[in-house]
Amino acid sequence: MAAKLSDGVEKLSVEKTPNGTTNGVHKVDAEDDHEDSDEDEEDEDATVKPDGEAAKKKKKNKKKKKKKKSTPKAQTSPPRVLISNLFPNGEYPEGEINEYKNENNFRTTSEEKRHLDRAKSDWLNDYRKAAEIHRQVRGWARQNMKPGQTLTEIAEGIEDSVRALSGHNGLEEGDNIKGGVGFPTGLNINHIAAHYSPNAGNKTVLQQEDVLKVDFGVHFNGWIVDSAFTHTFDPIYDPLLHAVRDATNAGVREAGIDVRVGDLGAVIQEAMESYELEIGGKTHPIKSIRNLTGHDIVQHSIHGGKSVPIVKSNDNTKMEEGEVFAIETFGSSGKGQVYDDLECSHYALRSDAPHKSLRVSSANTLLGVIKRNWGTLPWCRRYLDRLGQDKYLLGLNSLVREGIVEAYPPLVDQKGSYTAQLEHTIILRPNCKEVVSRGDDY
Ligand code: HZT
Ligand code: MN
Ligand code: MN
Repeated sequence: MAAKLSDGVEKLSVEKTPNGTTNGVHKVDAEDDHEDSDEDEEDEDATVKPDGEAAKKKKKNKKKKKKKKSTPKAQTSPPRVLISNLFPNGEYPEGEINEYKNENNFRTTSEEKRHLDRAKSDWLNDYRKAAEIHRQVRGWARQNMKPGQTLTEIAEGIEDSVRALSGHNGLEEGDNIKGGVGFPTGLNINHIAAHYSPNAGNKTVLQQEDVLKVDFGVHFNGWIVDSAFTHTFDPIYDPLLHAVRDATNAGVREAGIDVRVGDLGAVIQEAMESYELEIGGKTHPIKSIRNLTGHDIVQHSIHGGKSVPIVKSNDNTKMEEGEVFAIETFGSSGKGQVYDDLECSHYALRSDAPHKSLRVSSANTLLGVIKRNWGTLPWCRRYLDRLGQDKYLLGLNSLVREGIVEAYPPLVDQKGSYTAQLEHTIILRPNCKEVVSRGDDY
């Protein structure tokens, strides 16, 4: 990427790839002061402007730069720069745009559908903003997660980054509902497929041999981007990672308006189960986990009521115009079936919660805290802790028993098995399908 002399470093920092993802984001240490870090600028200039002209122009540039206290134009490491400072015009890059296929190809050029689509809605921009934060935060996480770190460190590193970039620290009442963390960070190791996040005091340390699924969410105004990837340090697991990448991309490709979700399941399973994993001289077929699914997403709710199976199914439910889906696939070297196990961390207020009088007084107090901070967005025990809540377990358990709060315990396959996941959020716009969470990584 050869920038012109006049382009300078600022433009380089927000250069976009054809599908709208930022890459080549100029990384600055979060601790550094952007205004007067001369050394950083020297380094940057040396890589961007290798020719002799550069040296002469540099002084002039530098003086200008020092005078105005401009807002930073590059993301830091760890990510701490507000996303709105990186996109001053307030428009965020679109995701990967896919044309509809077959009977729906007319939508691509339909004047009516294009008109509908041009009524550019704030929610689409909210979605793209959340997705851009997801890409920047996961890019940092993938570069910095290392064996020896605790799951708590990793989860907090991701969540603190999402909070900083969104400008919502979630500490004032109501702030979480406006934007920021969309749901608890899932850090699922090996046979754990989903919904594991450390609770207070968890000492789990990431190991070199682990297969880690990182599943986190970002939202603005309740429009949640739900996206996940699998991270490993040992290439022996590569076929498992390839299986879920292939399966999810097949699902994304086949998804569309009027498509039956059961048909998607068959396509996903076909792709997934063409792989096998060899470990210690033994070959394991990779199976689609049959009781895990993708799902639709509606405003303020991670599950709108539709499911997207990842095995062949006769579910004739159709996808519809305007809907948002999390296309997620899970592969396993084990049974290909999960069950509830381990301590629960993930919870959400049910949107259909019954109105009951609660006899446990701490349940009443807690319910108020939940409603005011998250509404129906999912949260975890650590988020209650950081708001200063304590001794809430009795109240929490009674809210779950009364059917007011839904508990999402960790979902695990057989002990000793390995599971992988890849997940994207897609939007079924009237005249195209937007893979809003797509990046140059996945
Ligand atoms: C529940 C709680 C959360 C949704 C899928 C999922 C992570 O398994 C219908 C189909 C976050 C998400 C969810 F805190 N679940 N995606 N990413 N987990 S689900 C589900 O409960 S409901 C699948
Ligand atoms: Mn997810
Ligand atoms: Mn999901």
